[in-house]
Amino acid sequence: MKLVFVNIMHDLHRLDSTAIISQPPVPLAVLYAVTPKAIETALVDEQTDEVRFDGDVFAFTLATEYAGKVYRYADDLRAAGKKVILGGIHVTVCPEEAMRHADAIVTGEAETLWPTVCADLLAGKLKERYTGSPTPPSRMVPVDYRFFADRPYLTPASLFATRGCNHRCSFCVSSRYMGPFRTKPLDVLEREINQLRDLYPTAFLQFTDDNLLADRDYGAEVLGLLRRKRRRFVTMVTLDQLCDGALMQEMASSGCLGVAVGVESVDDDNCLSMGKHHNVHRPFPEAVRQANEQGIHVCALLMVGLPHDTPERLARTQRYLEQVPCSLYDLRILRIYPGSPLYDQMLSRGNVTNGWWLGKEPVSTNHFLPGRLQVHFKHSHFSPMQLQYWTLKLTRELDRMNGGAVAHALRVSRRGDATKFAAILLSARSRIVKQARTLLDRVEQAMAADAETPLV
Ligand code: B12
Ligand code: SF4
Repeated sequence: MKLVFVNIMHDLHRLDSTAIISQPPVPLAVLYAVTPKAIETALVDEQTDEVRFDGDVFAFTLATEYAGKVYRYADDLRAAGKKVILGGIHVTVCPEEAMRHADAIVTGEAETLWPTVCADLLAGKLKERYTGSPTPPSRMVPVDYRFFADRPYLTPASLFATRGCNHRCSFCVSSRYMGPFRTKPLDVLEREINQLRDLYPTAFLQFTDDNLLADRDYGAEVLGLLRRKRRRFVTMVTLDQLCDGALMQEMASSGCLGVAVGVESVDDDNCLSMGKHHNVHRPFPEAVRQANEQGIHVCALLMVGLPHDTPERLARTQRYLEQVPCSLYDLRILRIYPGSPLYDQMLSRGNVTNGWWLGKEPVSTNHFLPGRLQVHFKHSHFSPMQLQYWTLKLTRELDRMNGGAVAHALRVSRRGDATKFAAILLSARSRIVKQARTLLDRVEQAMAADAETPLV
């Protein structure tokens, strides 16, 4: 029996920080590590492979954004007599929907349950639904990165040390559905780091944790391990962590090259309305400067279309951020994912349509834009086109390439002795801004043709 793990991409455009990251689908490798040897396995990853279905059973991982695309593949495969198993965050949140497109679904974290699913599969007794549970640290096994062979990911050395998050932002699904905050045993993490060093000796480590440093004691142990291993790394941090000078110093001395920080909005009322209390009253510009002093680049993650956003506010945001020395700005239109409190709120007000991810969009948008710029909700101060316009405009202005941006990147990296990383960042920034400029021209033309939608 041949089981194929499949990672489908929502959209292959690289308009944000994905211009510097393309990483292996590690969650599927977690399952591969506990798949019985009696089953032959393979991987199809749309990021690197042509999507061809050669096998008997297909196990797809699913996020909301591309659920419709996966369901179409699943329906075709089942019509051709193949078996389909679906799992991942979207299946966990919308199990009834997923069951209509699968022979079996698995909700929640799956590695403790996966051997049972495989045994049922081999015995021809697959059940319709399996309910996973948060994996306890004692059952966490090292990811085997040989699963990805020599696929050319931009950031192949992707790993995670923790699961879950101690915050509860209202737009976030994973922190609510995927169990409490847990930490991977350090010896398991060390084995992964060793394997990654052997497979990709020159690659920096990319931590994909929701909140790697949520537990300071564990965080200190991880940083100590990275220092001992002399591994360079990047990770996400929360804004309060970025503002903790001592923590950032510790990170720098442990080999941190850069952090992505969930700023979301520079306006406190927006952060409060999203339950992002840890972002309120934070000296963001000063924290970025201090991180830069330590040799750490900062990528700011921002959302466009938060409740208090208005055109005036976004113009002010642009002026404010132009004074903050971030190496990259990653702007995304707000997404309203099922399972989040925000989704329930918007649904009850009629501002989002149940099932938007299946193409039932409540609003008309510029369909020539890549999927990640589509708009799925109604905003009180913006039309969808205006949200797209502002996202592209802010990207174009904030990620603008000029002598100052180059000098800044090189200066930060000189302190961290990592000019190669600066070059990666700059080339990503240049690609992002070029795409934003081209798409913005098209949006402006479309808006000019639509007299009812003024630009601002
Ligand atoms: C790393 C990461 C990425 C990486 C890599 C993703 C990957 N394929 O590995 C990158 C940057 C590429 C990425 C991209 C995107 N991501 Co992302 N990502 C994450 C993140 C931070 C960690 C994922 C992870 O490794 N978790 C650890 C593993 C062990 O847990 P897990 O993924 O839940 O997997 C377990 C179970 O879900 C289950 N499982 C998972 N898949 C399958 C499949 C089968 C067959 C079975 C049986 C079980 C199963 O078993 C696993 C082991 O226990 C999560 C947040 C999170 N904590 O989950 C967001 C998250 C999954 N991403 C999210 C989003 C929105 C995206 C994008 C759509 C963003 C965008 N607009 O482009 C893209 C889509 C990518 C695509 N395929 O098109 C959202 C999804 C929300 C939703 N409701 O759908 C999340 C939850 C973040 C959030 N808080 O909102 N992402
Ligand atoms: S800090 Fe990040 S991972 Fe944690 S709840 Fe908020 S958005 Fe989700």
